[in-house]
Amino acid sequence: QPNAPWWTSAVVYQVYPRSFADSTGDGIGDLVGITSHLDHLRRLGVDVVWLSPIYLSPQADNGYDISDYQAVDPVFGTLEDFDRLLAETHARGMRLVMDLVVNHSSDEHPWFVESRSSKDNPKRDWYWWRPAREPFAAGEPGAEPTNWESFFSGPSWTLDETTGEYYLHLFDRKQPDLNWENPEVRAAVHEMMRWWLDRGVDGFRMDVINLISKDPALPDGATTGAGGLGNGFPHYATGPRVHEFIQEMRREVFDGREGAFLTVGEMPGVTWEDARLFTDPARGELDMVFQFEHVSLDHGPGGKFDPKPLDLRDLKASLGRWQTALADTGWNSLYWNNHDQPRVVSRFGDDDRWWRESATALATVLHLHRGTPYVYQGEELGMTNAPFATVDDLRDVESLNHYRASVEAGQDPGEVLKALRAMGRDNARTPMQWDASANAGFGDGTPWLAVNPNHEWLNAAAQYDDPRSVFHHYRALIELRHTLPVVAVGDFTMLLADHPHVYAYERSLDGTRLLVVANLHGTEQTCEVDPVWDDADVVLTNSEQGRIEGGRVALRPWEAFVRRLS
Ligand code: ISL
Repeated sequence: QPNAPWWTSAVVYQVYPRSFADSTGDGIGDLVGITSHLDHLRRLGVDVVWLSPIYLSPQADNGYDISDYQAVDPVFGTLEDFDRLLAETHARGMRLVMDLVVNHSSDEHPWFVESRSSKDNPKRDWYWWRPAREPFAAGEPGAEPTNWESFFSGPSWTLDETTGEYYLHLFDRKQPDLNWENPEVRAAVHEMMRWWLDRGVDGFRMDVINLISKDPALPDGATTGAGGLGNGFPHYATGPRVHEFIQEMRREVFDGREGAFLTVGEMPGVTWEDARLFTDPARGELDMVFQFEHVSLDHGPGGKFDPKPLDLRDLKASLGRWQTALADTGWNSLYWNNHDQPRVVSRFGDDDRWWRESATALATVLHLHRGTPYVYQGEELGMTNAPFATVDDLRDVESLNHYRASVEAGQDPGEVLKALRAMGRDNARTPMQWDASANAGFGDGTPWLAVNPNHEWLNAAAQYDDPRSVFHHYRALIELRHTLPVVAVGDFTMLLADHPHVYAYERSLDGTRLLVVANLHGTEQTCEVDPVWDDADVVLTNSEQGRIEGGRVALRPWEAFVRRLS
């Protein structure tokens, strides 16, 4: 497809710097550590590296709370280390995308320090300040300006004693929301983005960017949460001015600039209708968005920490809907994992008996959809959830707040821990497993979050020379996207939508057809496809079997294959 943008055939790799590689022995990953492992990414074949935040930060939410957008946190290194990482990434033919966290800053950002200092400070209006709700006095229970529950438990307003008013924080109290209604805020963000692009970065992954426009009337939400808290989501997600703000950003930051950039908006709760608007090239907004539908299918009525088993038919219906919705206009991103999600081989696969088979089957299913795939560090090795024994093993603010709030509300601590073990974000954040040595090759110091004991057999070094490894399966999938235009831009057709355990689809482009079939279950399965596939070339498989006779497919547990006709 001569006119397809470069990122349609690209694969992005997410690095979570804190957990990738520690060069200094302080137990925390850093930029020099990342630079020293770039050849791993090169070997895997990815095109883009997305770095989770490395900016100056009190680290209340591991860097998603930024106190200086134009400085590197000393825990990660220096600006010189960053420049070197960027140059070395470019030297290997890869691009580097930064995390952009501008729905909120840290409460220690000088902007907020000024803003909170007095009601008439020039930066007062850079954040959302409101007095106590009538008829309450500030500090009384129920005096919060709205009933919105924070993403990280408790109210999303905190009283600031200095002026006796409340500030809004959709996340932790150390993450006050910036007021995008104020044009000075927007101009400051644009200037900062241009500064990074001038330094040579190739784009941005935009944190919760669908939350930047709030309904200025700040209405209460329907009460759902603990302690009478309400769901403010309808009043701050995809708000009235969000498209205007993103179009303005595109104009002010990217228009007229030479280069090949990538913009991806992280958007909890985004609908496919809105995603089509955000990614319609004619509207000048974003290249693609991260949607959350498919990673919410195993949430029970109580949300993510009330998990239920996935019904594969729901997954097919969901991902299929997004394929259809963005077939002609817009573009999908494809992901199982990131630093906020449990490991996919533990979540939707079987990290015990069918570890290799399920990791490779899930990878096959995801990567051959139409869209840009994202690989989260360690996913290419089949890294698993961690065996957290007690709450003391956890570090994540979301998990710790949830534990405290739930136990205070009378829930059984053992049950709460069980849910955190399945769904908690620390599962994704255990150190990268480079080799079988004591700290998994992550570094010499005691890691900030314990390494998974399974690194003794599950590690990069053990997989490089094994052609059947999860690593080589990911490498092969990435190569398919690079070499077969049908993978990058072909049409998508879901097959066998009602089969409870088999995920199957077809891609086609200019007479080339690709069939993807995967058994996502630990028992043998059968299904029917068009007999035309009987003798088609096998392009990739994770198994020895892979036979089709008269259109009848017999699949081993977690078997996946790709066939091609042209
Ligand atoms: O994982 C979640 C909690 O249930 C999500 O709601 C997550 O908080 C949401 O996807 C937003 O994530 C992003 O912004 C957060 C940060 O904590 C996450 O790490 C980041 O990916 C606030 O900046």
